[in-house]
Amino acid sequence: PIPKRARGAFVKKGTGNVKIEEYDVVQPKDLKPGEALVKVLYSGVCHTDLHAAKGDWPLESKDNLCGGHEGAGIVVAIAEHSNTDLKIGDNVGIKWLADACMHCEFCRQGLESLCPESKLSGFTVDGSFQQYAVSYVNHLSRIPDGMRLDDAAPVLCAGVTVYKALKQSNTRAGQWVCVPGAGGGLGHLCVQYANLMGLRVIAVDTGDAKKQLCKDLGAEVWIDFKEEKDIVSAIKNATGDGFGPHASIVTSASPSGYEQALDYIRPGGTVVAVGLPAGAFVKSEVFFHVLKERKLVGSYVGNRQDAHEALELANLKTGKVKCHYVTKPLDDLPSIYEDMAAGRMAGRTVLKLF
Ligand code: 8ID
Ligand code: ZN
Repeated sequence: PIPKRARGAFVKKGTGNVKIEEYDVVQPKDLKPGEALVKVLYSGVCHTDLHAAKGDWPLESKDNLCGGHEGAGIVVAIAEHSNTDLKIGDNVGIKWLADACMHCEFCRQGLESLCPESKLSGFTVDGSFQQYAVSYVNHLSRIPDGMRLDDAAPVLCAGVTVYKALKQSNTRAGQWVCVPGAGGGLGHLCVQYANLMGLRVIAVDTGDAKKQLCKDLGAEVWIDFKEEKDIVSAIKNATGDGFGPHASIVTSASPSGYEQALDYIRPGGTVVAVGLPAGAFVKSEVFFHVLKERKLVGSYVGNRQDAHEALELANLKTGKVKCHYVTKPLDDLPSIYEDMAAGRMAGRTVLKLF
């Protein structure tokens, strides 16, 4: 039975004020073709949700917004006339990319995140910080059999994003990758996917808890960005030959993580921009950008296949990729945002909605 009312977390535009409230659940008969109703059991909390709640970004969001885009749950209804192999009872994930048109050039090429008609969970449509969420059959991700839904939740944004970013980094096994923000939600998964790909990791973040987490996860080098006076030299020297890492996956949520990335990258290397601090810029002196053949690429979530692969790898029996999280009730969301803004969170927080 699907209830008429349920609980969710809502934010009035730009206020940054989260209120836990009851809302009317969309009933199965009211779903439009292509829509499904998902009973959300868990949702990861991404720093993007905090940016959205604060109204940080130069992008329009919906008002009275229910955030969340790392939702893991069960399909409880599918609209009639939907073209899908999903069935009621299937375990699925709700991702940032809620839906895309599926027929524009970008969608045809598997670059759905660039679709001009895309819908974004927890931004332009209500997301996974609610017990029953409307989502879209084309972009719900199937969660592998036997995978715990709370383990899967953070993979749906943090995991897929860093996995795809590593694919964009032009690296191969044996090379070095730097991860600014390595102790955060995206970063700590990046360290693990990188190791799985045979890369050697330089973790950059701050504080003992994040240091310990990064070391435990297999980072070879730790650099504390608050303690280290000369970040550029420290990162360059970390590779032993003084040339610096072949790539940097910048997952920092503040502009400072970007400032020197092009200065410490190895000649011919690639900086992958992932973190989305508002109003930040990356500068590179053209002369050295050319002579050192530096590359700077942006990487925005991933496509359906990236999500599938990221989930499969996070479900390996070897446990080489495993999200580290604490589980909290929906009512704790305001204090979770405070901890996140203050940088007090190592790994992820996952909300338990039931
Ligand atoms: O598709 C995308 N590109 C995408 C997907 C998902 C999230 C982008 N993001 C963006 C978010 O919007 C956010 O801006 O990635 C950023 C990181 O998200 P997160 O991992 O969810 O945030 P977090 O858990 O708060 O981790 C951020 C870490 O960065 C560190 C912090 O200490 C924290 O551990 N950090 C900061 I702030 N400044 C740093 C610096 N100068 C830094 N680490 C190294 N150097
Ligand atoms: Zn996210």
